[in-house]
Amino acid sequence: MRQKRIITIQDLSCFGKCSLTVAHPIMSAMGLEVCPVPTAILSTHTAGFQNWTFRDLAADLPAVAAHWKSQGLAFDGISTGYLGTAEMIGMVADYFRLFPEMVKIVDPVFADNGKLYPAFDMDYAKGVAGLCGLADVIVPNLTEATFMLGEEYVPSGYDEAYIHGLLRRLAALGCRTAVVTGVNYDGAHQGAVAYDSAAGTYHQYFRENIDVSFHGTGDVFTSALAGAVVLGKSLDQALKIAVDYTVECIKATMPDIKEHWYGVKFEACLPELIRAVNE
Ligand code: PXL
Repeated sequence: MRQKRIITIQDLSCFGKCSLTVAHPIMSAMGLEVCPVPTAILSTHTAGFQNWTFRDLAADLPAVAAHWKSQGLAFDGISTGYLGTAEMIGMVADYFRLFPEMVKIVDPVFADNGKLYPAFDMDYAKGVAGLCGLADVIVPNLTEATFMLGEEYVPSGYDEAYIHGLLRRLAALGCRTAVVTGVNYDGAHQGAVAYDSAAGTYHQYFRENIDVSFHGTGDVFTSALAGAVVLGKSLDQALKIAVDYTVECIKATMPDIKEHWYGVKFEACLPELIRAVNE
């Protein structure tokens, strides 16, 4: 049987443990054949560093897809993350059209904690909302979810009815399944909540809340979730695998938080992820 094959399309931040430098190793460890498409090369990520380099690789995106198509290659999934420019959103949509058999997982990656990342504006947010409409599974945090819907960001004090409503409005963008990350109802637990609009079912998985914030945890979460979904795990299993792995990565990094603020030590926890996937 052919190994499950997934495209991961996002930037390559050479330092900082996010996007491709976490997605590729995580999904390889899960047993997938990973085909990375870098949208841009940056010296570091843009959250906490200054004066990073940025080389736009947009021109390569259509050429890579066209070559793959000409070679008769097929893919089981695609996972998208930080792209870099609005122009790339349409190019990623073309990948979806060229390889319609793929499971399409879109992480919007343009904002967090109520704020846009430095490179983006609300037009970009609207463009990504359109891409979410073409996806099977979308994985926004609460900031991205509300910004894409043109709603006010609610940092805390919301309840389950609010999150379920938000998920239904996200699914109405056009995707089958919406997952919202960073949900914390009671101050003591944090997790992810999902809505499968075709089945009409809600799914959730929570762990203890750890009151720290590391960069790149969203990318770690989405990589594990996308890998699990493409491997054929149920939504409940995929949520558990991704939340547990993210929590373990945070815990492994906590003792070193001052030195290691820029990302999590995901490598140390790969053996646990491999066990969870093969259980
Ligand atoms: O982790 C998301 C991410 C990915 N890539 C780059 C980023 C960010 C978040 O700031 O700057 C370049």
